[in-house]
Amino acid sequence: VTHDVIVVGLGAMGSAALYHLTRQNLARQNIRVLGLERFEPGHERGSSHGRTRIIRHGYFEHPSYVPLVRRAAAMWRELEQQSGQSLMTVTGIAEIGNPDSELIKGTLAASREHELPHEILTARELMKLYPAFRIPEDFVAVLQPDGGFVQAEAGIRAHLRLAAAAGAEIHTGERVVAIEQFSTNVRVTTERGTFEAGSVIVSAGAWTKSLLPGLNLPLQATRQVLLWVKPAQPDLFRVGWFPVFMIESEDGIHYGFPLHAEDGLKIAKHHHAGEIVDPDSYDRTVSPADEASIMKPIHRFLPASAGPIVSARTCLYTMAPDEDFVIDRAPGQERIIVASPCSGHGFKFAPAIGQALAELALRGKTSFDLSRFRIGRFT
Ligand code: PYC
Repeated sequence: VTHDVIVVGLGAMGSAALYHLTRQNLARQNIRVLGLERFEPGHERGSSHGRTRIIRHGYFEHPSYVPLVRRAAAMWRELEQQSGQSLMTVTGIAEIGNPDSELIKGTLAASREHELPHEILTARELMKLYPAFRIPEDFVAVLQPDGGFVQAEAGIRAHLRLAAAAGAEIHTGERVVAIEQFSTNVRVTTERGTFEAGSVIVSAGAWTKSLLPGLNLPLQATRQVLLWVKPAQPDLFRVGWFPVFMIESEDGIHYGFPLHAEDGLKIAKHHHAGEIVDPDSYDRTVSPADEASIMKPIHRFLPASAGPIVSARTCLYTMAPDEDFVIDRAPGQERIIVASPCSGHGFKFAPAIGQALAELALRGKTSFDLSRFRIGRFT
């Protein structure tokens, strides 16, 4: 055995897992950890690149995510302390839609069940508070003050830097070709060599399915598009004057961030039913039709954002059929831990999921409730 734990894929979840595995070394456990990344950390082919991701507590998808997001928010702050970097900005979040929409009903159910601070505003009240919005009379907004954004690539780099400083071995540009479990160890074969470990964490996002073909995971990679625009009235969109938002309309759920750093205004469509693609060969150019699917509703709800598109990119979601996460030990191959198919909403949880993965790998169990994310639910 060359290592105690190998982590395959160093995006959001893999980098966090590597970091938490090496925390044991501070207690002189001397855990030998190897992180393998096929490309470079922060590469643009997967799901973890870009500057920002939303963090929101009133989890419309299901109230059971709230304890995990609370823990993750505290852990982003701990990582800021450890790394000396700012990684989470609390701007408040406005979730906007018809009172009967999935977004509004879901965020209110989660906020009420977990007694989260929140306020319900009429469309008129929202537009008075944040003049950038133009919202139909029959829409409402749920304002949740703890929402905001986390720094995606900076968070990954912080986890990796601290993991390396605590003894993790990191190989980038090294593609894994096989993962095999034996009775006392797991063998990971790459294009460059063979490594053996007590357990392996597979946090390879859209590549999870092809790395573990025997599991028959019902996952699909979907292509998503993100735009950055230079708004006509930038002052209306600055942090402090504008929140992170999600808005559900007949065109689906769109979301965006306030202006910060030198980026334009980041806006996108949260379309779970995106175009199904092969992660090795999908089109990463952004077409006029892609742009229109985002800009049309954004111009309607945020007319002051009209302006040139300064950047356009694609990314991948790794979708499970029920749009939940998949985090579990592989049935019958318990040394293999599957993580990171996160159905397009995982990033914010990375520090908490990283800790849960490290606990699963080193102790075989975790204090986090991961019951919603079991592989067995697919059978
Ligand atoms: O989880 O908030 C989220 C999110 C927004 C867009 C993609 N994921």
